[in-house]
Amino acid sequence: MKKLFAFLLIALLLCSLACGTNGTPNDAGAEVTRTNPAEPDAQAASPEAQQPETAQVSETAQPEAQDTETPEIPESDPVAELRTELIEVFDVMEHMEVGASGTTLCSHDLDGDGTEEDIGVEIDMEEDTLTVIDGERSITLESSSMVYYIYLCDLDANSPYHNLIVCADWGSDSFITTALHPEGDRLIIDRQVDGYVSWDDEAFWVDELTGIFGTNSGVRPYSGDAFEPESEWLVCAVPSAEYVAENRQNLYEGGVLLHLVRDLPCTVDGQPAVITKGNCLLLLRFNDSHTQAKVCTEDRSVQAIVDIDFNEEEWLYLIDGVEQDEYFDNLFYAD
Ligand SMILES: [Ca+2]
Repeated sequence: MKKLFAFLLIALLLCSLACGTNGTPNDAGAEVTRTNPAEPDAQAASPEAQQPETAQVSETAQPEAQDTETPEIPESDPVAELRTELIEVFDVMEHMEVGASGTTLCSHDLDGDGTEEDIGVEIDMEEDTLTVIDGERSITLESSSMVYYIYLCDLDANSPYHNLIVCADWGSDSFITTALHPEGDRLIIDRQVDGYVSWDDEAFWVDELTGIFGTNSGVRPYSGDAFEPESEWLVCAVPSAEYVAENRQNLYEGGVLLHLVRDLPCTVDGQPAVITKGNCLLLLRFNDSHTQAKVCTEDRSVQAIVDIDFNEEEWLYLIDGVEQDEYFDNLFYAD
């Protein structure tokens, strides 16, 4: 009996010791998640958690995640109620006779006074100008090419007049879009945007230039009486995950799938983070001041915002004081 009691006592002691040694580290096991700033409890549990302000994004992409669909845009942009009506589109050069310097495109009551006036253009190749004419009104726009599309439209049903939107190539695919409306004896410029305009889904979409991460452009809708942008964010052409998987090498060459060769400081879920070198990124959006870019990792598992210091005079994009082309080894349009 004594032997049995002694055995039970020893067993009880061993059990107690075992539980004790296992229990303490388990309490401190929160260290594993200390680098995740989204878990404040983990930060409080570990002294080391106080110094890392950054979340490390794994270098290893998850291959099985590649069959997910096109990345979800981080947040939807509210597109205002679309009021724009497209009346007609003119390919100016198709309307011109060979050798002519001008032409009448149509007769239309642009100013809304109840009487139609002739709308046309004159082109001066020597002066590199395009003159838009609306009856007795005209305005001369500087230009240097011969590609002109003119959209006759009603940007706002509540305004008494209709509008002209002129898309011209200033040379080497440097398009500029000019929105005009009649006022008194003049044609007034509402807005000029560096980019190519097109019409889709009851709105004008302007493909505007950027140099962020070597990307050429992004697109956003414009509408309203003064041809106003409907969003601060411009959407980039993002290939589907399936396309990326099938055309990975070509995407590298085209500069679409960006290969990080330097740790990239960014914000993930509102918290400072770093996407480590070795990851590949897709540019989803950028803002119109060129100061922020939204990106996602190739496997779509992480979406982040990158703050950019844009030097417009020198057309430089700096991230944390370092030029963007030092972060990637395959920018299509490097600084
Ligand atoms: Ca009229």
